[in-house]
Amino acid sequence: MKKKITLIGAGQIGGTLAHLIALKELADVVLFDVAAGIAKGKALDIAQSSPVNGFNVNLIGTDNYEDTKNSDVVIITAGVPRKPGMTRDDLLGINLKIIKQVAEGIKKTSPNAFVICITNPLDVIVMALQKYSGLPKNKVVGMAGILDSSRFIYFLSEELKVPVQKIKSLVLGGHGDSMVAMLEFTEVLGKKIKDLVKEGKITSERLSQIVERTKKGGAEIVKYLEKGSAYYAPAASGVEMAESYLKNLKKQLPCAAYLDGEYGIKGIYAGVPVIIGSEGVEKVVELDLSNDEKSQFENSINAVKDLFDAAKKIDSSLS
Ligand code: TXD
Repeated sequence: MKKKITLIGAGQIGGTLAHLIALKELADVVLFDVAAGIAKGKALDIAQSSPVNGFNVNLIGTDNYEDTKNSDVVIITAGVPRKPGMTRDDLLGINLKIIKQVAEGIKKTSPNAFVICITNPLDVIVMALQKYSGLPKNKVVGMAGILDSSRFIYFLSEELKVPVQKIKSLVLGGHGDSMVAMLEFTEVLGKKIKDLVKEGKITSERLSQIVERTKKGGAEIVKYLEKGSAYYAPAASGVEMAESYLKNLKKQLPCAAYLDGEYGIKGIYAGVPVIIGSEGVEKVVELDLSNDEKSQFENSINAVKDLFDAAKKIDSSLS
């Protein structure tokens, strides 16, 4: 039985998600957008490429939630992206309103779906989405850590001239300037990055610059694009999560997940390693963090908490 993925938001990321899902024949695709024409046009355009790439999936575009019902996966990019000079947090007000509308829509039509939220400011928006929708916490997750980790790995690969497949790392915490590149868990060709620093292969200053560039990875692209933000790498990251769920791959992936005591934190979403399988977020993996990583992680969590407090001031129903 072909699976069904609904993409709420058919913009830059939504359209790229649809194309990647079609090329991988992961599921039939419903592109949903309040701008129905964008959804319909992109669905038709991707469908017209199927003879070239030889994939068989159904694609439709719509602005009617009825067409999205009983989806296996819902990926949400509905919202506004940043403009140059804006922070991810600047999007809070408008995207909270949008996510409330989306939560209403999916609660009615796909209550059993695995819901992947991409809309920024990610950690707070995914938390609001879960509260507004009332869907199970293990079935509502945010995409950010895979993207941030991928940017960090790419920058290290460029610097050290090592293929990306030979580099392991992960970036945890909030999807903002306080995100934490876990250097104790960063390996290049099987060697810990701190040993490469000791061997002089990379200086600690250069490594810090690469960590900083990762934190600002989104803003760097926004500066180039001027209108809109990154979408190829975010879409690739979202598909990684959907695939692990639909194929029960039980991959360990850094995602914004609900913490219920793990890492000593309760009651908020933040970027942590999780196992994604057919039950959704099946486990939060608790890494043994160094003292430095612990304090950076706590600092990042506090930034998420502060922003969620701001969200509660905007909409007291989130309290
Ligand atoms: O790592 C991450 N999580 C981030 C997320 C990486 C990059 C971009 N990030 C955020 O994703 C970005 O800041 C935005 O909040 C979202 C979507 O970014 P995208 O670049 O795809 O934005 P677009 O191209 O503006 O597309 C958004 C679409 C657009 O077509 C609107 O018409 C639609 O969302 N939209 C809606 N769809 C459904 N329902 C409602 N209410 C709605 N409102 C707008």
